[in-house]
Amino acid sequence: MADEALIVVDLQIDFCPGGALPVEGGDDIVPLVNGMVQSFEHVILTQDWHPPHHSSFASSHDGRAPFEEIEMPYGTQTLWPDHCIQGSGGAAFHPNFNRARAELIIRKGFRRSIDSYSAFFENDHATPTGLAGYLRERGISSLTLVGLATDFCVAYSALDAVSQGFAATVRLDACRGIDIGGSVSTMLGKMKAAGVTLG
Ligand code: VGL
Ligand code: ZN
Repeated sequence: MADEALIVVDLQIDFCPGGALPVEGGDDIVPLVNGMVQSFEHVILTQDWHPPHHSSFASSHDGRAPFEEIEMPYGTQTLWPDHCIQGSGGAAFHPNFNRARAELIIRKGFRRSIDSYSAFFENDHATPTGLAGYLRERGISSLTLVGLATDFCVAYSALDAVSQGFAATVRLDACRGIDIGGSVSTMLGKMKAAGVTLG
């Protein structure tokens, strides 16, 4: 359907087993996602794309460790191992992911001072990536989201999709989560409450 798009979130080497910020079973979804890519008229990808010394990296903050939280001017931020550094091998898409049909790649997290989980807004929830405008101009109103990680970039993207007036379905069989302190179930609850269809 011309008004539907598949959004594949951050299917990158660093989020797969052996990567810098591995999501358990992250690469298991590749065959399923490859099949889905063939059945959507519009396919859009996101790519986590950080400069070295990004402010979301624990290594950028003295005495802080990955998976701790800090307060940033834009709100609470989880700190991560260095990952998805612009141009690095780990920032590349999974080699078996068939992204030939992708019409748009939204890169995010490329400003050093602010992270961006969502495909729509940076973590200040105010600075747009331009995706909503792209979708509207192309007449796309319904989104299916898959990828990594369920409880961060997929969830924030789905919540913003709904808040921007798009219908959003998250295909959980084609997602995998990081799960820090129950974050998968917290974010599933938030998505459900917001009207995201969990498929
Ligand atoms: C992500 C943590 C840091 C994600 C990206 O893709 O879910 N998580 N950067
Ligand atoms: Zn990141």
